Amino acid sequence: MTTLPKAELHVHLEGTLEPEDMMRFAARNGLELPWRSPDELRAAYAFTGLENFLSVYFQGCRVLRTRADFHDLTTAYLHRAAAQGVRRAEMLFGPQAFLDHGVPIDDQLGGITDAIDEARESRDIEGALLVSAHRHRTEADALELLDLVRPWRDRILGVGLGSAERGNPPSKFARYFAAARGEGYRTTCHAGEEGPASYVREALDVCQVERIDHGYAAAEVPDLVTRLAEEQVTLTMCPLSNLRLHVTDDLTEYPLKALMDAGVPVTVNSDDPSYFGGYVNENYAAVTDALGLTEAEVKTLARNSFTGSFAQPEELRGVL
Ligand code: ES4
Ligand code: ZN
Repeated sequence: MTTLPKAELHVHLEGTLEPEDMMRFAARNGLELPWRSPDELRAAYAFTGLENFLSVYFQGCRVLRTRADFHDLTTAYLHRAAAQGVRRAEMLFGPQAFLDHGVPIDDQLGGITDAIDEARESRDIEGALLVSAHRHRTEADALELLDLVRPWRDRILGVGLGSAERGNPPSKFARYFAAARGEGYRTTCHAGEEGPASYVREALDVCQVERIDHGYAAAEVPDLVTRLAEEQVTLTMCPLSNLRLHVTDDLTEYPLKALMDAGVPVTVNSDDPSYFGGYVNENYAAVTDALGLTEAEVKTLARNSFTGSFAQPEELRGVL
């Protein structure tokens, strides 16, 4: 598992911020945090659900201020991922929180893309950037974000949509996804994490996204499962995240294997590894254990991660 080549398709860069680094960045930027030690911070990681998690996560985002912070965050993740056999990482990143704190977009994306370029050389890992809008904000904000990142168009592979799901259906962002598609971005949308299966349908029908982040709720709806299989829509599932946010309370009943058996291209990912107690391999291990996956099934998951990625076919030569 450790060295099995794989892609990670659903990881939020901000969610890779380890407690020690959060403390270090706060100190070097002269910022106060509500927690005085990494252990005190870890104690705050007993989440009741997505919104409760997001409030801690957005507090953590406050410490990231300089180009060096974004660079160091990205480097730390890419090095860890490479050590776990990740050859390609499609990383979600939400600039809006940092724009609120006055961090220029060029410092954010400059730090991240420098780290991507360095890790390609030093660790043989391909990092790709997916800019993610916050669904608790307005669609006008999301469209403004597209305008703001346009100078970085050639360094951004795609766009996504995250943050508080309930009450913020994908259809609220129909024009955002249409505009993104018009600019040639690849598209993915969080749906069916805490929200209902109908949000998965909306993401596909109204927003026409290519991939679904989570998609957990779809598993309960047989005709939707059939459709995901027929249309080969990749789901980027995140078992430890779903456990820690009480989307599921028992991984032995996690629908990953049932979806795989039904022909849906499912993948295993970490979401916010520093907050949810594991990087990608810990997520593979958790489902392998809980669901008794065979070696062949684990290999299928790894293969799905490449075929479900937004890589060009020629980029996958040598890994598939
Ligand atoms: C999320 Cl915006 C965002 N960041 C990290 N994890 C998430 N889960 C849902 N939305
Ligand atoms: Zn996510």
